[in-house]
Amino acid sequence: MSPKITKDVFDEVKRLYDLEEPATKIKAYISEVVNLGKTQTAQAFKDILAAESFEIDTDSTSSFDRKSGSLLYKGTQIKTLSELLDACGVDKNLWFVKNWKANKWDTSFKIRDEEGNESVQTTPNFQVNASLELRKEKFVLDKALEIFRTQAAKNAPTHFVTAISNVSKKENKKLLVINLSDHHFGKLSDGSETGYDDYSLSKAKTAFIDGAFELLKKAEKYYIPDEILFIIGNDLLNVDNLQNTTTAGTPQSTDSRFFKVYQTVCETAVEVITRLGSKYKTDVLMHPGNHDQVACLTIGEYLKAWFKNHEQVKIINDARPRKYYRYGNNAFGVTHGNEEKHADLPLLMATECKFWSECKFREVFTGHLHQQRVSENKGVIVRIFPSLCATDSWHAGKGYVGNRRAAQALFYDEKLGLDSMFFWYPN
Ligand SMILES: [Mn+2]
Repeated sequence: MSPKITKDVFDEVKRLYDLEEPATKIKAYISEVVNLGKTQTAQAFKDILAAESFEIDTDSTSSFDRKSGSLLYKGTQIKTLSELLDACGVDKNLWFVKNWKANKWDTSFKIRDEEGNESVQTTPNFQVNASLELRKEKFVLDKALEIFRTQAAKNAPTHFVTAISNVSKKENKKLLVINLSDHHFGKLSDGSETGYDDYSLSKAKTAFIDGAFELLKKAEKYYIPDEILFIIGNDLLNVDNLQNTTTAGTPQSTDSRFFKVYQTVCETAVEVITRLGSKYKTDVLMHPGNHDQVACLTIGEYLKAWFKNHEQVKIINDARPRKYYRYGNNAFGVTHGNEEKHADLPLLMATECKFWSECKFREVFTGHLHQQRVSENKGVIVRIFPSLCATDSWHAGKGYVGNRRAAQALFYDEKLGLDSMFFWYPN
């Protein structure tokens, strides 16, 4: 179809043709209205008769150059930037618009009806241009995650040694929750500066392993757990990037380098989860804190891939700010607790937790404050978990000191709720 044919011209030609007007008259109309030569007019006439309906306006041109990020459109259809982005299939997550411009102008034609009356027909034309820039960081992270997931899934171990106790028990089933909150792998605490305990990457590793297994040892004296919920994250790493800052960019006293910290967390988590999973059905719930939002998420993906073929281990890892977990009559919420008002947590849980009404006992687990505290309101418990890490020089300077370094595990009866709790303290 000739690029100058608009829908109005198309419709008029069809109408004249249906009225059995002579071809010469219709061609004269086309020639006059759209200002075409003889051959082009003949072609346009032929094209219009052959076409079922008026399709696209071929006068328009659009292009997207990924190299320069330049996006151009000229024609009569697209009027806004958003339409242009959609038309060119631009992924708005990956590209952001640096600047853009849109303009409109009208073209007018004189048309004459059968009785020889002249009128003016106006067609609006649009031009939209934009300059885009690739969000390189997101692009690289997405690609890296995709490659990692594929590779890791291929290489996931397929054999794990497991042994489940088949001893039949009289009492109700019990879940052991082990929550190593705010572990801050990579944090540097120097006792000579702070007056309190030293903390380093290697001390963090030892405390993490000892915390998990000393708590399990204590708990096993009371009951053999039917299942374990192992909660990690909540500032599992002290820093989130190569600049040794938190996710938001606050500089931290850091022992070692980011890569080594990251690798140590991966190794340590695999070691602890493998050991827990060798004896018990273990759900691992990863929940990031304000220090490690990206690293915690990617380590969660690493663990998910590592334990993909493990019959007793499940890794729960996603980006939701609050996660919910059910064990029989118990509903648990997990959040780092630095964003929401703690007084809002029960109502947030009531709104978001799908099994809220089916459970009799409701608790929200938080961290962030490196202290233990329990508050209960209308039967909903908000439980702040303590931390095993030591204070660093900034916190010591501010006077945020003295809370006892501790790790906590709790038994929940599937029918009767909280049964017992255990503490472990590093030397
Ligand atoms: Mn925190």
